[in-house]
Amino acid sequence: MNRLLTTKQVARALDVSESSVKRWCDKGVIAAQYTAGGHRRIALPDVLAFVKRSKCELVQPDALGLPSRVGHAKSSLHRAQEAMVEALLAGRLGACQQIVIDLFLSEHRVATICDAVLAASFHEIGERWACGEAEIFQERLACEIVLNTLHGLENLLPSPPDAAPLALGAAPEGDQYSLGTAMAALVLRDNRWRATSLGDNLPIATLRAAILRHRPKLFWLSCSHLADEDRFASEYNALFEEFSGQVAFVLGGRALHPGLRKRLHYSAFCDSMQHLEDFANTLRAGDQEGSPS
Ligand code: B12
Repeated sequence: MNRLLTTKQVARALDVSESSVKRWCDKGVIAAQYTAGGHRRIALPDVLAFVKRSKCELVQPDALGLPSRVGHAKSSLHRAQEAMVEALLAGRLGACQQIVIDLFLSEHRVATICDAVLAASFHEIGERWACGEAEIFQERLACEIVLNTLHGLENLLPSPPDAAPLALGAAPEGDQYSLGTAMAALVLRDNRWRATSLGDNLPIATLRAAILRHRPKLFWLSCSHLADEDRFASEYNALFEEFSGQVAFVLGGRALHPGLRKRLHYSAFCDSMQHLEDFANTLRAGDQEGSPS
């Protein structure tokens, strides 16, 4: 459920008069809800959508509960990625949140932010760790900071409609990587899916139970580490077999090298979150085409 703001808060954040905000609500320029008492309330994602659309400036982002320096820096993806690595290694959550929200407000897709800034920063952190320039604690803290930042970004996305298609996903048993699956959920949310990550290190048997219970339209697996490829291949292929035709299976992750992929059944293999966004939109376009206009 998105956080609701008053017209006073929005006016302060945009440095405009409250009567202007009220007028924009009543004219439908900003999506607003009305309380039983007739008071206007505005969801945070709708304020940000208005800021993006109107080019209004976010003068006081902290009035919306956002980091105070958000919206003041228009940075390129490359510069944002460089700043992200330094902020992550320094353990600075606020700076990481600000970089991500600024990119989001400058119209970068969530998939692009995940691929070009967050994953790229972890590749660099991994290299620095490998040559002794970064400590394990810095890598782990960076993971916690990015998980926190992804959850924060989730609050900036409009809630998907109840009728939106459902997607579920996770990282399999023995795989302790949580970022890939968390990113997949957010990218699908950004594309108006109801999407939930079940987390990391889940046995295929319980993933089967989740599919049986929730009947998702799309199921993803993020595989970064597989201790026993043969066991994974046989258990996973059995899962695909049981639900193929009902569920679209999307795979991703460094552990799925070409040799292993050849042994697996799936609807799509993705090297990036951009691929997931493209596949998910194709799947939905297929729906819309199929459904009576
Ligand atoms: C953080 C990290 C960890 C953390 C993860 C913590 C957490 N909460 O997630 C922990 C501590 C668990 C960890 C453990 C290990 N790690 Co580690 N780890 C990393 C690190 C630094 C970042 C990985 C990461 O999460 N990146 C962010 C994700 C999102 O990016 P990504 O994996 O590239 O994914 C992108 C695409 O593949 C794709 N994608 C991925 N998944 C999915 C899923 C879907 C559905 C889709 C559509 C797309 C998609 O989109 C993503 C975004 O672009 C990497 C360094 C690096 N170069 O990446 C080392 C690294 C992967 N680790 C490594 C190793 C060896 C290990 C261990 C085996 C060490 C050990 N001996 O114990 C263990 C294995 C633990 C286990 N059983 O899982 C090596 C792997 C070497 C190799 N050849 O594969 C690396 C490269 C470090 C190094 N430089 O050597 N690690």
